[in-house]
Amino acid sequence: MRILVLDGPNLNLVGTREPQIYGHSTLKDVEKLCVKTAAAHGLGIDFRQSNHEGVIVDWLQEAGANKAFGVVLNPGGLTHTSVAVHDAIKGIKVPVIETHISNIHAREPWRNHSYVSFAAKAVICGFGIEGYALAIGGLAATAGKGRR
Ligand code: CA2
Repeated sequence: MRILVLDGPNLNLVGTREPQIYGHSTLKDVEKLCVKTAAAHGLGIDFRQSNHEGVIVDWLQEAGANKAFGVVLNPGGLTHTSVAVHDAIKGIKVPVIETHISNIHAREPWRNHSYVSFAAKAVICGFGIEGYALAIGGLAATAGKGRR
């Protein structure tokens, strides 16, 4: 059983700039953490990043079609803009955990709003990259229990 970990625009840059916000870990480090965490739960990981909104939508639809175990989604800046990502999550019967490295509620006011949260099963933010591990643990702990 596989979890899709999807990262949106600019997340390929984490660890290279703005370390005071995103820390020093790179996306490769995030991938390693996800693989290790999922393995501890007997799960596999498919880890992807795209700077393109339509690609994220395609991958969410793919997760739905393939009946993925769950999706850990850091939509990056699309969080605050994308009705299309919101609709894609609504269109699949797979639990999606919205995950952010930073605490989006403690930043600029326009980052406080998320189109994704309305559709996600749960939201994790502010734990740095550990949030990805928490999201995977949350999916494993709540599998088959109620609301997608
Ligand atoms: O905190 C998060 O994980 C975010 O999803 C990261 C996004 C941001 O737009 C969201 O509001 C919160 C940004 C992705 C990383 O962008 C960088 C840009 C320059 C240097 C390093 C990272």
